[in-house]
Amino acid sequence: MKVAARTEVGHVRRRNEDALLVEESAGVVAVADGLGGHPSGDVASRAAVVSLQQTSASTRPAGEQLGQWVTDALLTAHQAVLDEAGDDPERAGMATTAVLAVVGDTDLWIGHVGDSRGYLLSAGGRLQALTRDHGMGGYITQALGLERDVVPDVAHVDVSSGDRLLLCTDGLTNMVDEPRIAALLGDNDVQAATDGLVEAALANGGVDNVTVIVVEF
Ligand SMILES: [Mn+2]
Repeated sequence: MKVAARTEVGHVRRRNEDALLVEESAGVVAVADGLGGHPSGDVASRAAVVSLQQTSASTRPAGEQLGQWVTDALLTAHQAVLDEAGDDPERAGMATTAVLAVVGDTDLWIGHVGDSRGYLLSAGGRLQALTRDHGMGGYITQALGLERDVVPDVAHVDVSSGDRLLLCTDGLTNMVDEPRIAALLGDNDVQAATDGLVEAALANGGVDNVTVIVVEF
């Protein structure tokens, strides 16, 4: 597997409240986007990513049970964000999206909460959405750290050699349309694809933090 990742604060926001995780040896990648309009979004996204990193270091099952492992990893991260908030009024209500993928040679598992997304670009150039946003138009119905039930969506996807997985925050998808994402993601080098996507978001305004991970199978 080849992987590249990049996060940028953008042109408008003062802080980067996105966070990313690349654990290449474990085949685990994730992005998180601290919710705007809530305090301490950067603390929330980092707490989630640290938790996912700890989980990714633990043994995990094979086969169908891996789906439950992905769900549990996200629920553990949800609890980690709640714990990090504690009783601190400055952190009350802090929350984050998360999309987590476990990649194998011929398949992947993906789970998410919120509006950070996963896409698969086939070697033939077809872009497939792997996630469906929880919420729309900036209103998030589920996020890690929100004190309500979190029910991650988890999917299992077969992949072929040459396919590309994209994980990204809405700082990309609000700035760059899907045909353009497909074109840039298909660049023959994963780092160039990653840079092309991030730079397109910045060139189109860069009003939000933007985070991109590209994995080639
Ligand atoms: Mn965002």
